[in-house]
Amino acid sequence: MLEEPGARAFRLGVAGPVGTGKSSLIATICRALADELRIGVVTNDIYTDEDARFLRAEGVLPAERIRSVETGACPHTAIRDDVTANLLAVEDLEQDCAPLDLVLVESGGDNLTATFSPALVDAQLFVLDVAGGGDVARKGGPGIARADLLVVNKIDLAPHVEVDVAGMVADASGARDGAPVLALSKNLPETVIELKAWVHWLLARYRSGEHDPLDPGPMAPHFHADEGGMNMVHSHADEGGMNMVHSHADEGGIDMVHSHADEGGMDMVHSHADDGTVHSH
Ligand SMILES: Nc1nc2c(ncn2[C@@H]2O[C@H](COP(=O)(O)OP(=O)(O)OP(=O)(O)O)[C@@H](O)[C@H]2O)c(=O)[nH]1
Ligand SMILES: [Mg+2]
Repeated sequence: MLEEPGARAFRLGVAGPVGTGKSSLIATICRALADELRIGVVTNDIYTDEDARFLRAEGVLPAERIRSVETGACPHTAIRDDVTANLLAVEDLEQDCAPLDLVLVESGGDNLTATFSPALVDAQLFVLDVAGGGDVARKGGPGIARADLLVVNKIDLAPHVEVDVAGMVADASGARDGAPVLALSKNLPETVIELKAWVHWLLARYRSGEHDPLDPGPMAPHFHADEGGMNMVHSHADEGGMNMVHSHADEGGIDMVHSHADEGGMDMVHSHADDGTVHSH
C-alpha cells in the first residue's frame, strides 16, 4: 500500500507487437495482485476502446479503474512523442480513484520499435510471444534490448508452433546483456507467480528510491541550440542510441526534456517535483 501520503502510483508500461498478449498479461497481473495492491489501467487503442472493454468484461478491476485513450494515430506517438493524452488519463485516474499503488499503461500493439517515454511511465515491460516465432527475440530493438523486463509470452503454445522456449529465452537474454527475461503463460500458474514477484520487487525498489527509470530509446531527432547559428533537428547515430528529443537551452536557464546519452549512455529523462522541470543529467 502507499507508504507516504501524496506519493503517486507506480506507473508500469506494457508494450509489444500486436496480439502478443498485452491485455491478457494486464488482466493476469490484476487478478494475481488484486488483493494486495490498488491497481488502475489505461489502455491505448488506435481506433477503439476494445482493450478497456475486454478488461472490464474480465471483471478484474472495478470498471471506473479502467480508462482508455484512443490514439487515432500510430500508437508509438502517444506513448513516446507526445504523451499528453496518456498523462492526463493517468493523472485523472489517480485522482479519481486515489490512492492507487500501481497504474498499468497498455500501448497499442505496434512493431518492435515502440517504447514508452520515461516521462509517462516509471518502468516498462516488453511482450513477445512464441507464436511470433523463436527468432524474434534475437532480432533486437529497443524494447527487447532495454525494457525493464522482457516477457516471452504464451509458452503453452510453444509445442504447437515448434519453438524451443529455452532457446528463445537464451537468445533474449543475449540481446539484453543478461537483463531479466520471463517465460510466461496465463495458463501456467508457476509463471504467473514469477511475474507477480517481479512486480512486487520493482514496486519496492520504486518506493525505496532505488529504481532508476531508463529510456530504452529509440533515438529521436533533437537539436543543440548552443552549437551555433544553423542548428537543425538531427540525431547522433554514433553516440550509442540512447538520446531522445532534447535541447541544451538549459545553459541559458530554461530546462527542457533532454538527455545526454553521449555522457555515459544510460541517461534518463526525469523530473524534479520541487522545480517542475523534466530533464536528465
Ligand atoms: N495460449 C495462450 N493464449 C494467450 C496467452 N495470452 C494471451 N493469449 C491469447 O492471445 C490473443 C491476444 O491476446 P491479447 O491480450 O488481446 O493481446 P494484445 O497484445 O493485448 O493485443 P493488441 O492489444 O491487439 O495488440 C488472445 O486470443 C488471447 O487469449 C497465453 O498465455 N497463452
Ligand atoms: Mg490489447
